[in-house]
Amino acid sequence: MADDQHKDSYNKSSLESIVVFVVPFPAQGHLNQLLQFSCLISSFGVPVHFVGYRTHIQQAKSRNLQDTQQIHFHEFPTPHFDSPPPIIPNSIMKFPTHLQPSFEASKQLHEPFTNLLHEFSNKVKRIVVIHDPLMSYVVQDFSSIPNAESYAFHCISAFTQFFSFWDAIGRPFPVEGMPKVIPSMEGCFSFEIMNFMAYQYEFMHYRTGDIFNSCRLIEGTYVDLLSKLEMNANKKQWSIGPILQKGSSTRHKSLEWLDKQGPKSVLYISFGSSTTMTDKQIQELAMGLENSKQKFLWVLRDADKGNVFDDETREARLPEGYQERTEGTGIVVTDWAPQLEILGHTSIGGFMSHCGWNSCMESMTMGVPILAWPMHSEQPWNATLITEILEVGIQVTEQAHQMELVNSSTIEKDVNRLMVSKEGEELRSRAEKLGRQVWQSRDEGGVSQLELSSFMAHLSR
Ligand SMILES: *[C@@H]1O[C@H](CO)[C@@H](O)[C@H](O)[C@H]1NC(C)=O
Ligand SMILES: CC(=O)N[C@H]1CO[C@H](CO)[C@@H](O)[C@@H]1O
Repeated sequence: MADDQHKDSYNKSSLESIVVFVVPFPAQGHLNQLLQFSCLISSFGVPVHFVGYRTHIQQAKSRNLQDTQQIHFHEFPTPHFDSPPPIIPNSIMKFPTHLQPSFEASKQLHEPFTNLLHEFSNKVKRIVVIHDPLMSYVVQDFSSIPNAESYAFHCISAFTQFFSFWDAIGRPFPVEGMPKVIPSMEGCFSFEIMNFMAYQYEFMHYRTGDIFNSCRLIEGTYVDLLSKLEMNANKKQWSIGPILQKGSSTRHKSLEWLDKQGPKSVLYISFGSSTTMTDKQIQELAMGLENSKQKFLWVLRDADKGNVFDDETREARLPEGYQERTEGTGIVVTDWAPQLEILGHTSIGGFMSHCGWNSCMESMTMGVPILAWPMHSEQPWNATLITEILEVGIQVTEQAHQMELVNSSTIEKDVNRLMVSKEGEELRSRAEKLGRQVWQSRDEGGVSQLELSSFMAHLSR
């Protein structure tokens, strides 16, 4: 993407005279998106400084496949915070509450970050702060620096943002194309994270604009609707996604296994970095997969801890003899797997996913239909967008049942529905078509390329 042709349309020396600080929220789905974004914009020649605690920067780097040499990393010493193992979810709460201490600790970046801003303010023409909305408190002091400005980088879908705010403020105007059911948020957020978010949003007023990791082909309607909300009045917007970049140096063993499978024959299963399943649910899922007789690649991990470098992770308990029985049909991976490469592999025909926004964007861009199994946060919204609005996926289980155990027969049925039914075929061809369009949106003249150009031109003004 970002080829030299369109880089030329910016004032390169003007980009070199500014500095961009990228401030991610310390959870994998967010770290990852902001690091990819950093790589993308630094390819235009703008100096990018990625800011965080050492442990979180190391986490982001260790799980990233791209070349990050051109990024300046500001690794602040990690303060002490509790990093307990994930809490095994119960029937009412699936949110990863064990991460709250690391979220709270992120607020302490406020002072060192302010110092960093002051260090640079006299040296450069302009300071540009691009931050996760959940780091608004940390970056707040940019507003007292005359040559600084900020932009929020949204790691969540515009669809979710729009409907959740619009609903929360009493549905101020009518909207066409509403989802049939507004997803229930019950159990999706803890009380502490709700407070944390509300607190951060108080510091959002001074921003100049918003950047969405989304493509107008997917979410143009909702990006436009967001601009109608009063809180976004006069804020600039750019939808520059997908920000993904393919290509990696080392090949994970799972890719070699995929090489040996037939085209579109394998179901990929992963619930991201913030979901922990009960042993009982793991058993049901294992049996459902086995009974479906479909090929599968299952990444089975607990949620990250606040500090991912603390070892002692729980051993996932598969049924007796499972790996032997499913040999040749499926593999279970317990280390970190290169999801984008997996989704881009020709053998993959479907993705069973918790519908984190990162996973949704990756799957849509790679043209893989989703078997949606939302767990917490705004994932139910993502799932609604995927299944109901874009029709590139189906739900494992109806929203109303999201807190209940999903039994193996339901899983077996849904896996077959996605992998080997007429409906599944149609989903796959719609997903492939969308994937091609989204990927092409980054080509010269494509809708996302134009948005990115517009953003870069704005920075180089
Ligand atoms: C599995 O769950 C479905 C949906 O809740 C239910 O209809 C079905 O009876 C259950 N099957 C078994 C074997 O428990
Ligand atoms: C809101 C949204 O569209 N995306 C959510 C999807 O799920 C991830 C969890 O991985 C959330 O972080 C996003 O907020």
